[in-house]
Amino acid sequence: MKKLLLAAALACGVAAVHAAPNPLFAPLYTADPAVLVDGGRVYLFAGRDEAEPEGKDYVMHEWRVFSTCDMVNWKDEGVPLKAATFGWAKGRAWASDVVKRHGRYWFYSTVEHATVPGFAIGVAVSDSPTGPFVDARGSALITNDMTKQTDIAWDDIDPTIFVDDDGQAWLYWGNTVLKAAKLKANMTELDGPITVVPVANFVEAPYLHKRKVRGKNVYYLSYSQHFPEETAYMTGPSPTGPWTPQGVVMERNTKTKTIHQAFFEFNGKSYVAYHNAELPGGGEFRRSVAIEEFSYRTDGTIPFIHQTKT
Ligand code: FUB
Repeated sequence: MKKLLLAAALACGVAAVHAAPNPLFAPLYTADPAVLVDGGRVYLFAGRDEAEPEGKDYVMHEWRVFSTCDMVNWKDEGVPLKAATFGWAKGRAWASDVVKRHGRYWFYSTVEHATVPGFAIGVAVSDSPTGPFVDARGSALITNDMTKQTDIAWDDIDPTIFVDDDGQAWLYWGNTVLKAAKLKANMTELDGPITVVPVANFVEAPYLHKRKVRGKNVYYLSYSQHFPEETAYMTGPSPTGPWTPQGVVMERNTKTKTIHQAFFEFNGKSYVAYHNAELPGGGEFRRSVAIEEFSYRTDGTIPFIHQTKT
C-alpha cells in the first residue's frame, strides 16, 4: 500500500494523502518560508540559517527554493537569489516573498543596506520560479529612513506581496509597526504613500492571502505577535481591511523565538508553512521549516494549528 501511495505521489496524478514528515529540508537549516503555487507545483522559498551551533545572531547569505508536486517528495532547486545579488546591500538574506506577475516571478527580499543604516527591501525578477533572480531596480524599493525616534534598524523587514484579481499589487511589511503600500504595475515602484496599519502586539512576518468564504472574498492578514512569537491573524473584506482580529492560530516555539508563517492552498487542501527549530542541532539561529495541513472552519476562520514537535 505504501509503495502504491508513493508511486501515485511521484506521478503527481493525485493529491498525496499526507505531507512529508517535519521538519523539512534536512540537513539544511531553513527559515521564513514563502510559498508560490505555479504550474502544478509548490515552490517554497526559505532563508538558509548558517549560524554555528552556539551562534549569537542570524547568519544568512542566500535563499533556497524547494519544489514538490505531491507535498511528499521535495526537490532541492538550489539557490535562486543571494543577498550579494543586490549590489547596494551589505548582506543578510532575511525574510522574503515571491509572486508571479506578467509571466515573470518577483522576489521581494529583506537585506541589510550597505550605505543607509538598517535593513531595506529589494526586488528581484526572473523568468523562472527557481531563478536565477536579478536585481529589478538597482536600488532598494524600501529603505529605512531612521528619521523618526521610533525607527529601529530592522523595522523595514519581512515583505509580503499580494496581487489581487483586479491586478493591483499590495506590499505589506514591517517590524513593530505594520506598513502597507500599493505597487505600480511594473512591480518595482511604490504607487502612493506608505500607510501604517494599527495592529495590537504586532511584531513581524505579515502575510496576506485571500479565499472565498460562502461566495465572498475574505482577506487574511496573518502575522507574528509578542516575543517569543505566536501566529495571529485578522480578516477583512478588502486588502486594506477594515480588519477584524481573529486571535492566535499557532503557539510559540520552544527552541527559537520566531515562527514566520505562510498560508497556501494546493490540490484542494490548505496548508501553513512556518519554522521552528526541531531539526537535530537546531536552535535560535538554526531553524527548520515545517508544514501543517489544516481545514478552515465553515465560517472561514482558521482553527488552532499545532506544530509538529520532536
Ligand atoms: O530570519 C530573520 C528574521 O527572523 C526574519 O526577518 C523574521 O521574520 C524572523 O523570522
